[in-house]
Amino acid sequence: MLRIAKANKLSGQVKVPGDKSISHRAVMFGALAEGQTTIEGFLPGADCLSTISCFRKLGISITQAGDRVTVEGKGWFGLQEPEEILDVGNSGTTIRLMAGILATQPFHAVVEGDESIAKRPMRRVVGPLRQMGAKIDGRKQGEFTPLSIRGGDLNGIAYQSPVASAQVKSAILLAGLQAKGVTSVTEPLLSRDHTERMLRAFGVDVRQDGLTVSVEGGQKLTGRHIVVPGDISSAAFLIAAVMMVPGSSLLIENVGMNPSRTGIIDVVRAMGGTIECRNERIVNEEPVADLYVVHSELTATVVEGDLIPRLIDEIPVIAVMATQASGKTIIRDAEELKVKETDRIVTVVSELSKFGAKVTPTDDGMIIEGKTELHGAEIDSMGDHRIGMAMAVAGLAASGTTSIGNASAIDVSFPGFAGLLANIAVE
Ligand code: SPQ
Repeated sequence: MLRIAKANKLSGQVKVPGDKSISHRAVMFGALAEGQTTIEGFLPGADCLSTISCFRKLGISITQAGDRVTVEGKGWFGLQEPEEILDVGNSGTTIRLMAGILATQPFHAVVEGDESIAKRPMRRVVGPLRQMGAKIDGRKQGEFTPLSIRGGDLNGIAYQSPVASAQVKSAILLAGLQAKGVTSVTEPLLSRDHTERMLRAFGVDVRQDGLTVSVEGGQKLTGRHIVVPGDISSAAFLIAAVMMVPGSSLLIENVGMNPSRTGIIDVVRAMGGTIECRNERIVNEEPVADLYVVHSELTATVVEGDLIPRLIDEIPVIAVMATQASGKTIIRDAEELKVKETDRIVTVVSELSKFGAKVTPTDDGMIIEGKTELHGAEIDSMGDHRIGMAMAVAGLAASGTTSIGNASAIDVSFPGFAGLLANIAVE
């Protein structure tokens, strides 16, 4: 249980933990590479620890102390058949990317996760991996976990993805690295491109032509040093907190600014919020900056189209901010919210309404009417880290006290969240 009191003002200089998407990939690619990979700035959140535990069960030696990780890569075919079921916990990224990797391996593995993973769709990766030649089964014709995977002898495909999903794109490209010929994935809109960037850093030739990414089979990865920037999806909660609490300002250092992830900054600015990017630089292949955020009066906006994949995980906290923006904020084209850790259209509407917010669900998003005075509420994260944190941010602007049940889910992506909020609160 996390208790949040109405905040007077937020101020200070902070760092957010490492990027979750990049941390997962650094461990996975390090395990497949030849030689040692060292990682700095790793996110020691529950999801990325699940990735480490799965690759240990696949025979890879990995040491982890806080945000430092060393992976002793044994080359692509250095993985061993696991003696136990691979448990991905709550992590969709782990199971979907690992499905692509296991599809190339000449052994059998079973993968499962928690109750939330058991409800998330897997055929989006199972379908194309089967087309490449992998033998994969699961409940409901391979739609749901546990997945049983027996890989090897793949053929490249040209896959037209019906969804803009980095997990789908990455699973197919990873399988493609050990398939015959060329494998390509074309997306309807650009999803995050951390896989493409990091594969290049590990020495792989990845080609990009508009919305199509392709790789040739038979390529090797070489171990290296990876520096993981702070997670913009975690910084988003602090940006929103500053916008919710009058008089606040915050410097958030070392935030990943990959353009496929910065939709939150575009939206806050479109709403009239002040965010200054300072000290912009490139670390490894990823852009990074310090963000100086100042409380601003917000106006409503429309969030839609190709912006959606650039901020999909930030929509719960954008909905929270919209309660303090004058006018009607419309979020559309965001059906993908239904297949996240929870159905985030349903959970945002149910939990945000408890504060007295005016929020209406639609088929592909939601409509929020502001400005509304929020009152403290009893919230349930529903086991979804982003719902827990978004509602904690609402609590900072709500009268009285807010309690967040099942708050331990927050550790999935932002260990130390509650302590950081307490540190920036000014009495
Ligand atoms: O890993 P998981 O559980 O899928 O995590 C989420 C999140 O909110 O942290 C989604 F629920 O982020 C995904 C993101 O939505 C992480 C991700 C990645 O690292 O590749 C890509 C996005 O998902 P998708 O399905 O659009 O590829």
